[in-house]
Amino acid sequence: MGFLTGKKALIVGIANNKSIAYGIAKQMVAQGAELALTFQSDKLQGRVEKIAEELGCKMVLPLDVTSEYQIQDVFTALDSAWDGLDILVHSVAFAPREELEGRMIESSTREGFAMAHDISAYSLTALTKAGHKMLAKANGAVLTLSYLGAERAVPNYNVMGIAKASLEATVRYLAADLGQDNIRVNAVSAGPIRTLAAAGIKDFRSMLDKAAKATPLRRNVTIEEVGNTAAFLCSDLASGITGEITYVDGGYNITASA
Ligand code: NAD
Ligand code: 0WE
Repeated sequence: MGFLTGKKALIVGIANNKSIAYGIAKQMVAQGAELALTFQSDKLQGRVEKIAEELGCKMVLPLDVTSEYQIQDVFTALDSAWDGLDILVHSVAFAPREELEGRMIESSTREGFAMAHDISAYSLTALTKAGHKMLAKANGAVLTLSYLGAERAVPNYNVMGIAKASLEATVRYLAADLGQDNIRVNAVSAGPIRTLAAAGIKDFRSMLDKAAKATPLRRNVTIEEVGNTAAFLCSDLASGITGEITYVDGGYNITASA
């Protein structure tokens, strides 16, 4: 029997079968979880529905995290189907593409900052707030995805790094607040992975190769590896862990050479 048997999980952030959220969904199902998935836009609906079918998931809901209405509708639907929510996975980030290259001082805008923080950081609070009752009922676990750029000035990551710093602080503040409800809140800080979000980034391939060489394990990590750690952190095996940022990066973050 898997360590997530009987657990109900909402997974936000699948775009396709390269998505980190897909890796998480797959490993959670492998451990016995039942899923609900969301899609950001009509463009992604078909692909997410196909993945839902593959994973034996019957609930597929529209969700753009900038819409309070859609957030409400998702939890209204979940509440009528499930008794509580054991797991909430947040795997969403966005900044205007032009702001993810070149000098900060040139590419930063007030609008880009606001958008990056709204979609990539505030949305974790928004979802956790809307799901609070259902999460409390189940002694739930919340998990988000971060990146080393939250703590180090990574070239070109720019405003996303600032938004990830806010996201990681959000994890700590939510964990401190929700501990009294027996809800845990954690993040996985993943190494670079070739996903749709990464496909939009200039020279990502050479970044991956450089990172692999500087990584203790001498390779990049996979969405399955991130998925396994995510599944662990959202399970009862991690009942003593909250407010933590766990690296799944092959050890890259500990090195001085990187
Ligand atoms: P991805 O493109 O597969 O996933 C990003 C998801 O965000 C997509 O499903 C997209 O639909 C969703 N999204 C964007 N704006 C949204 C909105 N307004 N409402 C709802 N959904 C929205 O890419 P990914 O690499 O799997 O990214 C998932 C998470 O992992 C992100 O938080 C990213 O920052 C983080 N991360 C990625 C890497 C990497 O190298 N790929 C490394 C560390 C952390
Ligand atoms: O969080 C991310 C990327 C998130 C992302 C990606 C895009 C591309 C398309 C956010 N917004 C957008 N907007 C778009 O229009 N990562 C951790 C992957 C990533 O992105 C980088 C990286 C790494 C690693 C950008 C520059 C440098 C390194």
